Amino acid sequence: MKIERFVDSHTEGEPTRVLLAPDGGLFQLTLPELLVRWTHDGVLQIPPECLALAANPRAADATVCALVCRGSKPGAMCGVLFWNASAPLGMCGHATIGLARTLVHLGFELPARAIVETRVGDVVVRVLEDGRIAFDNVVAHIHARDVEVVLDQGGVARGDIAWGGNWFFIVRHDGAKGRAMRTHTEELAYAASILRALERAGIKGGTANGGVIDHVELLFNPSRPEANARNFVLCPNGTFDRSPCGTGTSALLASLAARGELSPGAVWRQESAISSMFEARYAVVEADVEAILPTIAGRAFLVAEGSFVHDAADPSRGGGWKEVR
Ligand code: PYC
Repeated sequence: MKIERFVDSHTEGEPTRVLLAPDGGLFQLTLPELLVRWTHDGVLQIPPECLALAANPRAADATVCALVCRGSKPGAMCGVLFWNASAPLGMCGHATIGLARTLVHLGFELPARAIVETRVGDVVVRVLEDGRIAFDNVVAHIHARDVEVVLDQGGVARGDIAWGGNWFFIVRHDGAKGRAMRTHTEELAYAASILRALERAGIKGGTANGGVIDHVELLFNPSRPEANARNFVLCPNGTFDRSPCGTGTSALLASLAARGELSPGAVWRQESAISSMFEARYAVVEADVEAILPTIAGRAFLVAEGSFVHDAADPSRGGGWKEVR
């Protein structure tokens, strides 16, 4: 499959690269067709040359690619598959907002409630009057509370396991006995040690997306007066989310809801590691007391558009180079 055209944007500081068909529009296969094509032995595998489009030296290392294709169901605007430099993502909130901003830029008429198919369920996107983009995410839920893991540097981390379109381990350092976020380097090392501890202990989420907990969300007291909390989210490729993480904020809402700390409809302002902001709220899902329907709103800005150059002599073209960390 030839990927030639792209549009780059950032959502509250986190980069998205929308991948387009050679004619600059949607790929004409559907998401289910793409998933069949890229699934081998039951495992979805993004081809290395496509992973390379989200990695150095072609992209900032936090980039999430969003390959946009034809909707498979009547009424769906499009389908999208997300991945970062290391692996496919389930959903991606910041990239959903970036995708909507990109489609508007490309001249697509977004319906008032645009249905976007992702591999973990449909989301509904709206352009708000103030220019922000909001999406109703897939249903989020808490899977386990107060799970303890032993860290390799000593001590334990206690967290909730929650689904927000990806699996998160949420460790809270907010509240009266909480603290502010330290440097990005310190929090990255701390979050990575929690992820190693989860892997060592074999701790998993529920059935969705194989149960692999590949994101760690640390929660701190905010630095912005209007924010409820600040997060630092470790992503599966070892980078941290510059945006407040749409799926991470959704998972957090599920945890807050289960703990009776946030009411349905109440606004939650989530500050990111770089102090950008999402506004979030949830509605209850009648059939399931632990499940909620999150809505997240934020801003995206275009930064570049163009075509890839595939130089057969370039050894980085197919990915596979080890990044130095
Ligand atoms: O916004 O959901 C999100 C996200 C996941 C990974 C990076 N951003």
